[in-house]
Amino acid sequence: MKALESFQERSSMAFQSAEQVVDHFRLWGYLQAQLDPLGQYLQPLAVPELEATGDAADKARRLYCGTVGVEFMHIADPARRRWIQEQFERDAPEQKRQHILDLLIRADIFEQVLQSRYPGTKRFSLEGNTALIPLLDALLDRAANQGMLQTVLAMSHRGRLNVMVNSIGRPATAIFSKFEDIDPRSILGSSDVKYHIGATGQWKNEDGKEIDLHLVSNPSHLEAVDPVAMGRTRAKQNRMGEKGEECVLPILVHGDAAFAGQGICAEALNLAFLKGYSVGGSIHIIVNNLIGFTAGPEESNSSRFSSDVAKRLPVPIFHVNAEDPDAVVRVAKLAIDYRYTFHSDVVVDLIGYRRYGHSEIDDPTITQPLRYARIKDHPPLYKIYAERIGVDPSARATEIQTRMMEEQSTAARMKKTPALASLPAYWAPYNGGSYTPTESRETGVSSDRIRKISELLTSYPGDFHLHPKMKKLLEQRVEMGQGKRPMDYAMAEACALGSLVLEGTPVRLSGQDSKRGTFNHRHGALVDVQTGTDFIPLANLAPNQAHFEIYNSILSEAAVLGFEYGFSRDYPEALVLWEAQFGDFANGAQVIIDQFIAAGEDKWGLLSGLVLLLPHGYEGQGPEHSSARIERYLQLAAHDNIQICQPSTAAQYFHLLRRQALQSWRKPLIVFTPKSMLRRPEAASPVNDFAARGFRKVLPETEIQHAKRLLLCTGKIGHELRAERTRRQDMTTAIVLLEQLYPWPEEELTAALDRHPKAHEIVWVQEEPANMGALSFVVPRLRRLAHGRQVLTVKRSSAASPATGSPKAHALEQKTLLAASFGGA
Ligand SMILES: Cc1ncc(C[n+]2csc(CCOP(=O)(O)OP(=O)(O)O)c2C)c(N)n1
Repeated sequence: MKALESFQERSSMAFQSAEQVVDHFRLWGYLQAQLDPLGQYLQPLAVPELEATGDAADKARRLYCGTVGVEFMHIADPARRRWIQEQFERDAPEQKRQHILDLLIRADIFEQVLQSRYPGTKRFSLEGNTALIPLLDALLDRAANQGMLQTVLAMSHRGRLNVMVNSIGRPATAIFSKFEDIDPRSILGSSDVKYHIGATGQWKNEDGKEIDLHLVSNPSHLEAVDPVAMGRTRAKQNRMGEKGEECVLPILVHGDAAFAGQGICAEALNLAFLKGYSVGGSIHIIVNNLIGFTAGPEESNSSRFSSDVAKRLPVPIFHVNAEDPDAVVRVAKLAIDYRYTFHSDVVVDLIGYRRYGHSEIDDPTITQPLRYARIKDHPPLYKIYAERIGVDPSARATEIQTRMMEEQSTAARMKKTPALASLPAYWAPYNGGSYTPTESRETGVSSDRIRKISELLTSYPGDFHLHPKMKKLLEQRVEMGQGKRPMDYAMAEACALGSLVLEGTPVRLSGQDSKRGTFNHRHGALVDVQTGTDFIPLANLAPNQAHFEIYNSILSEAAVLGFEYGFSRDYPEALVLWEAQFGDFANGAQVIIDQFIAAGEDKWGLLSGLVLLLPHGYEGQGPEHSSARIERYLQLAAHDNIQICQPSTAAQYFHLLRRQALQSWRKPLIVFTPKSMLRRPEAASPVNDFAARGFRKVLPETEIQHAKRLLLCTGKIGHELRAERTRRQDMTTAIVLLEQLYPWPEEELTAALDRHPKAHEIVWVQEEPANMGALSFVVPRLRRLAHGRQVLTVKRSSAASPATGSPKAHALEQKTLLAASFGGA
């Protein structure tokens, strides 16, 4: 029976039309392409559909099973498939071979000089994949002719130094000087390793077209930089207006194991075609050496190609054998043309090998003895290519080597390491470093102005069909603006953002369900109940207002936060906010928080004014809907690198947001935002409070004069303590709220404590367990300010999980906490 089926299969294939035969190759040809230069992995697969013989099959085999394999038949749009087909089925164009050879020589010799001068030092050689240099060159050349003016380039360790010199155009002396490690005292405790720092440069093609190149600073955490580069690109594009997508191109360079393994790649790819995040197409290059550290492809990836994760998108994937530089350059041009024709991502999988171990101090013959036995005798690519094109490369190789050696000697004599990157001019008005009181800004807005802004915020087109519930809400918001009812958080936020855009500060806000708001509170976009269309009041306040954008993000934390951080890096004059659905989920983006937001200034001298809105508070909603992990941000805080605040009223939130936009001190701002408090009358503010001078880092006790006990806390618990005090008719307990935890407001807190000299007990109260919350950060600092007064703490018992899953248990715990705060059991 089996034999019969396979006979039928084969005989039916024999009667295929020529077009059907070619179609099979279009669909499956990449599986038989000659892609692995060492011919060890990626052996051509047996594919029954490709067994056909005859002229059509031979020709199709030549086109689709050579040193380039293309995957494109998963793209639904027939126009795109046809485009690829037409381009691919043309004769291969002539390439500028002498130029390609020159780039290959430079790439290989650069590595060889490093190897000879700094043996045993990590450099993450590109050898085995030096075709990356002509690939980048061809991408830039082609894109320059399409109108590209700037490239944002992201890549990890592999070949990064080579790219800095041979693509970005940094002098080799600058790189050599990093190996010399000339001036360690100037950077004690800060800075970063040489293969992570950013670089800027210019690139010029033969027609004199110039491109600004920016290689993004990058942490060790592989692929984390991808969304950051995309966000940076989007910001640069926005700055340029309509032609932005044409003028700024992102090139994201990946490792094969990392691309397959790191989830952030899948997240970032998912941003490609979305309105709030699209950059008109990224060029992805996988520098595929078929190994990840010591792991082979069969251990790193469940499928044949590490690029398969990109097949989730309707984008072409070109696999190309890195030892055919002509084909590599051809693919580069196709990739650019496709990107510019369809505003789409493109993937180029550059398949080579890795000449040394993971780093040069690693011996790969221990784990991959067979592969490295082949590599040992395999000549460098420039020699293979020179022979293929019939040129003797030795004179040029010697010339480049001599020049590199001279540059190395110059570097060895240098006293100061040259900077590799420079900041764009739009960063000039902003500063980082330590906080100084001169940074403080008045953020108040008069009641008249608030009323006017509120009217604008609650207006919508006459023919708009509003949801009845929204109609009521807007009526209430009008009354808030008129001072007839207190302003709640949501309206305070809208007024802050509205006042800013009217004053000329662009605002961008994104997060999961942020348009409506997780807690059904923001309503940043009104929806017409008859047409389903959006109307965004904040984007329609006045004709000359600054840009306002609000987006529901994809259900990702890492990629979206990375993107927004990147955006903030290239739009310092904008207020950029990212909101977590619940603060707990921000740990899905921990890499972005740790490696970029907290440490970016220390490692790379790079600033960001990004705002993180993290809903926080213990309300009986369970272990993962309670804590935004205040303790983690406090642990990351040093040298005034970030600001950590928990505003307890609507007006405080209003001033905090305005402060962030108006101060020239650009530091990430972590805001613990409310959930239940969004609707608590105690947390709402009278309109007069919006006219106050600014954000208050500490809210002192004003009602109790002769306190015997002082409770210090932050956030929602402050309101609960006040309510409990009223219930108990307690007249001797002062309650002070810490609204800013970092930078630590020592002066303001000292003043608040000094108001109550008879309060012999100072009690830190928090909802979180003892091992969480701000306790271990606050208490030692508080002891310093207490001048001998007793410092006590009230908190939940230490726990492995932040909160109970039982609402009733929560209520009991909360009751005990409040009682303990007032000295009861
Ligand atoms: C998130 C993360 N996990 C682990 C590592 C450690 N690490 C550094 S390089 C590397 C292998 C990377 O392999 P691949 O992506 O194929 O790039 P290659 O080094 O081969 O160019 C690993 C596991 C890391 N840097 N980042």
